[in-house]
Amino acid sequence: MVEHIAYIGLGSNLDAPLEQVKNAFRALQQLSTTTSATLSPLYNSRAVGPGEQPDYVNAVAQIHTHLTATALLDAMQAIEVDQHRERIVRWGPRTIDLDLLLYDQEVLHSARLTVPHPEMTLRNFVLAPLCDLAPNITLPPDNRAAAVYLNLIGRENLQCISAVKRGPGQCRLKD
Ligand code: ROI
Repeated sequence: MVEHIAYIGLGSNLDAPLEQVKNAFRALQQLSTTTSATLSPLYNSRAVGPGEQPDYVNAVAQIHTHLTATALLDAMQAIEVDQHRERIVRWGPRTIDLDLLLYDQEVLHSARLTVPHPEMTLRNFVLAPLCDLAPNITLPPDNRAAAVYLNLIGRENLQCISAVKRGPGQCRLKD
């Protein structure tokens, strides 16, 4: 069976966000179609978007999967439903948000799915954990490195909260 590598953004700012992110990662890991799963370091990030809302916990998962992109999206949405994600307000607070960022090096456009995720190059809470997992990863269609986009936007309002200290340019904890 063909195996695909997918990167999934995880975010939560309601009902114990750290646990929400860890639970969603476990759910991705436990899919029978997942052959391996790795979670990036975890980050606290200031909410992006209109209005006041609590800070987020963000991370990125890399999974090896037998699912097609659309079937993976179905599985991700089932995990969101399981963790009581309610789509009430656009850009509002949420218990869990799972975004398909990358699927192999494919470019996909359908009514349900755009890959690479259209906003990922503008969001340091996506790019920083992605670069922790895959420092040399490039984004289709133009194959620019994710690290280049991260350097352009910087690490403002982003704080690594994982216990593991990484090398330079990766997840950094305050000393
Ligand atoms: N802001 C942050 N910091 N992290 C998110 O995951 C996140 N997700 C969203 C919006 C509301 C755009 N803002 C966010 O969907």
